[in-house]
Amino acid sequence: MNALIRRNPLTAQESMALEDQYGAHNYHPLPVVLTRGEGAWLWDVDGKRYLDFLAAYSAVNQGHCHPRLVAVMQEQAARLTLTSRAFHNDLLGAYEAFICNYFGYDRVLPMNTGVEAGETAIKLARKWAYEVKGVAPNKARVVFAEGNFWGRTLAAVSSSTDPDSYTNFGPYVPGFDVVPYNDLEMLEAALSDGDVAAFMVEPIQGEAGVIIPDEGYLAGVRALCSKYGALFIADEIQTGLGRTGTLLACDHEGVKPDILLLGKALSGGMMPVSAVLSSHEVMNTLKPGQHGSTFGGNPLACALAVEALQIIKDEQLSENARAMGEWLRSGLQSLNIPGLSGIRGRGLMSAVDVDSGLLGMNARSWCERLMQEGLLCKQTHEHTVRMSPPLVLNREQVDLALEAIKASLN
Ligand code: IF1
Repeated sequence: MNALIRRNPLTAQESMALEDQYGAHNYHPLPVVLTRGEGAWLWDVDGKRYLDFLAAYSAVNQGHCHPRLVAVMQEQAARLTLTSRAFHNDLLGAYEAFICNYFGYDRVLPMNTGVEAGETAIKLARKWAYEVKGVAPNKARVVFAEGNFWGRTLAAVSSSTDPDSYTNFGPYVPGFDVVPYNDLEMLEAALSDGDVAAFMVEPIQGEAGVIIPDEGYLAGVRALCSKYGALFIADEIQTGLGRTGTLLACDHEGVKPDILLLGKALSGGMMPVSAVLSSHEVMNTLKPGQHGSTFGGNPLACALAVEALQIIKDEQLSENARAMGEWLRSGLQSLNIPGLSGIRGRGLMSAVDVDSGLLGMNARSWCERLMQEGLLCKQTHEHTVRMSPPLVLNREQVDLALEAIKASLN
């Protein structure tokens, strides 16, 4: 079947028509059918080249098909991919040591998707609350921030304040509270309840529209969690691994969360690989049989994650993200486009707000125009367009993107 598809490739129209007929309609993609990627570049089935300004929602920070990741993928895929955790494999221990030392944590729990890392963190926090903090049975609460996004499971949508995410998926998981983002007073009020196990938060909110909290917010969160004996869970699944110009977005304020969540770029886009990092105190509450996953910690994932993390250091991707992010945003500012405002970001996690009246098109139709000019961006909500290219982007490519943006308005 695969060989048949390769030898008789479908046209873009045919591919889109089949998705439309046979796939669930839970996405509304831009009308482009991609077939190849390299670094910050993507090609569609007609051979047209695009700059990727989404990077698979920050999963390909290292760039598409990074040669070092492709090599590891090929070598390890031919050697051993999956044993389950019923047995040891010869890469898991070395990977665990590597990632714990890399981020300065005692222990790691390997999972696959980002949302599984979030679920794992909440389970850990609840268990820790009962067995270490001493919360009465079934009373533990977990606090989230308004506008949070951490995936699509029932727990994730139970904490969501976005009607698209939660409507008609109830009944919801109980024991969750929501406080406004970037509001330490309201957080303190929530945490002063003695039954709170944890506060789970994105250091910069992604899906909410690249919302950057005030300077001092993360340090305040750290201090309040310590004061009230609640765990600080940082969801760095999108913000981590160089994206915001530092290895972690929490590094911007020099704070260390009690539980760190990583995913997406942990495999450089090769496959779902996520991780939950924490202390002995938290992690030791889990005993054999109490949590797990068929694929978590598989040797292919371990090999890829080590290489993906090593690439971030070797290629100084955090530093490049910082420099290119500044170049991009100052370029956007100097274009001085009336319909674009709120140009913001940190590193290569950027966004602009669209005034459709002034721009003459809404965020979605602007993304379609940008696509015609060879730049792939995705709107979030109605008025925001995110720009988060692979971190291997260079100055020349930023300039090309700015040219495409200019051209999109003609
Ligand atoms: C979709 C956005 C990005 C995340 C954070 C956990 C997860 C995500 C901070 C879960 C996932 C995704 C998933 C994708 C769209 C997307 C997204 F547009 F919603 F906001 F990245 F920007 N924490 N983000 O951003 O990770 O289980 O998906 O591996 O669901 O459509 P996952």
